[in-house]
Amino acid sequence: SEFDLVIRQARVATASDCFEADIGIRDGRIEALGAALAKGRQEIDAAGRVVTPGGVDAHCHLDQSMPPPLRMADDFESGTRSAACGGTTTVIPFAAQEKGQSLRAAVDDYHRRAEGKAHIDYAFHMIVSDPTPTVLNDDLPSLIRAGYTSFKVYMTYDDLKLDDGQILDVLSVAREEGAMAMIHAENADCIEWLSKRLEAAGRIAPRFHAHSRPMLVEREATHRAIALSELVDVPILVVHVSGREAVEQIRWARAHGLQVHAETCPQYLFLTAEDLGIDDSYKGARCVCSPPPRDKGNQEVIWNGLNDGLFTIFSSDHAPFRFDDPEGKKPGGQEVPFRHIPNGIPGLETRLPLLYSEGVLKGRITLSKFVELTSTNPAKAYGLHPRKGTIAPGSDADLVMWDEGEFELTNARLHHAVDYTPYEGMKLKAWPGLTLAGGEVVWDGSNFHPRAGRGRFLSCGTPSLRPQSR
Ligand code: DUC
Ligand code: ZN
Ligand code: ZN
Ligand code: ZN
Repeated sequence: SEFDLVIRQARVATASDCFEADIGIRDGRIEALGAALAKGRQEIDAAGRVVTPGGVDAHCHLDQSMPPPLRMADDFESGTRSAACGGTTTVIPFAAQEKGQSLRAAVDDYHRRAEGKAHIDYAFHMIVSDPTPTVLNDDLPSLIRAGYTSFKVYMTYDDLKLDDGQILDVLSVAREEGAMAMIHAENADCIEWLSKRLEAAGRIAPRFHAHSRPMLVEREATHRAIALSELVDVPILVVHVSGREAVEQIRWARAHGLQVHAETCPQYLFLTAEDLGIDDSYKGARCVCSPPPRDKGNQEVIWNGLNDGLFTIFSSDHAPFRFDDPEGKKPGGQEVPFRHIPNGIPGLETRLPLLYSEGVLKGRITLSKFVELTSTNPAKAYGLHPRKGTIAPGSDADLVMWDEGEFELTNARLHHAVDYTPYEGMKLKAWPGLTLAGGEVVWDGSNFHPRAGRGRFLSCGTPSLRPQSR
C-alpha cells in the first residue's frame, strides 16, 4: 500500500553509516529505506540534503518548580516548540522530587504539567532529592519498572543535594533495577565556603559565580562520584562536564575499567567565564550556569572529548530564565548578588545547529559522531532505542533535513519564551530546514506547525549503551 510520505534521495546519516536512500513513511513510522521507493501521497525532494534522526535532548528543564519569585520561562508547550524548530524531536526533562514529597507525587505532578502541551514526544528522568526508606524500597524500584529508568542526583544545591551515603543508597537501587544514574558533580561545601568569602569581600557581581565554582570543585566531586559508582559496581553518567579536570578524572576511570559515561553541553564549547562579565556589569547574569563556562583551552579539551569517545552524550541543559524579568535573572526585579541568580541558560533550539555548523562543517567531528552524540546515544542511554535515535524501518519518523547557507543566530529567530540567547550574533553555516515528528512536519524551515498534544509520553526501557572501552 501507498506511503503517507516519501523523502526522495536523502543523504541519510546514522551513527554508523551515511548512504543515499528514499525514506518511506507510514503511520508515523519509517517503513522502508531504499532506492526508487513506490509513490507516496506526499513527496519531499531531499536531493543532496543531509537527513539525520531527530535530536534527543536528554537533559533539559521544563516548567520545573522553583522557589518564589523564580519561574522557568518555558513550559512543555514553548519548550517543545523551540526544540522542534531546532531539530529536536524527543525531550527528556525532569520530574523533580521536593524534599518531603513522595517520588510518585513528583512524577504525577510533571505528567500533569506536560499533559496536552507537548509538540514532540517526551519522557522523564526523576530527580531524587529525598531518598527516604519508602523511596528506596518502594517508589524508586517500582517507578523504574514502570518506565522511568533514569534519575539524577545532585552533590550540590541545598534543596537537592544528597550526601555520599544517600548517593550510595540510590546507586544501589540503580544497580538492582538496571537504571541509569545521572550525577551533578560539584562539591557543595567548597562552593559555600568560597561564596561566603567572595560575598564578604564585596565580590558579588555575576562574574564571581565562576570564581565560586573553580574546576577543582568539579574535579573533586567527579572523582568522588566515580568512587561511589565503583563501590556499588554500577555505571553512572556524569552530566554537564565543563573542562579538563573533570575530563581527566573520567579518563582515569575508563583506564581503570570503570563504566563511567559523560555528557557535555554547548555552553562548554562556545562560552567562557568572560561571558559572565569582565567587569561588574549585570549582563553576565545571562550566562550564569553550573558548572560555569571555563576558557578557550578547556573548550578545546571538550571538542577533543567529543571526537575521541570520551563523551557519550551532547545535551543542552536548557534551563530557561528570562533576563529582564522578576521571575528570572533579576529576582523580584533586583540585580542580586551572584549567589541568588537562578542558574541556567537556554539551549534547546540551538544545540543541534551549533554542533552541526561548528563541529561537522568545520571538520571537528564526523556526521556520524554528531548523530551518535545528539540522538543515538541519548536514546540508548535512556532506553528509547531503536524507536528513537536512528533511521531504520520500524523507528519513529522523527527526522531532520539540513539546510546549509548563512544563518545568523539571533534570539528573534528562536521559539522559546526566553528573552535572550547566549549565542546572539553567531554566524552559523547550517540550520534545520525541516523537522518531522511522528511523520508530521513540525518545522518547515520558516514556520512552526503547532499541534500541542501531538507529543506523547514515552515509557523508557532498559538502558542499552555499550560498555565503554577507553
Ligand atoms: N545547572 C544545573 O545543574 N541545572 C540547571 C542549570 C544549571 O546551570
Ligand atoms: Zn546539574
Ligand atoms: Zn540541568
Ligand atoms: Zn509549512
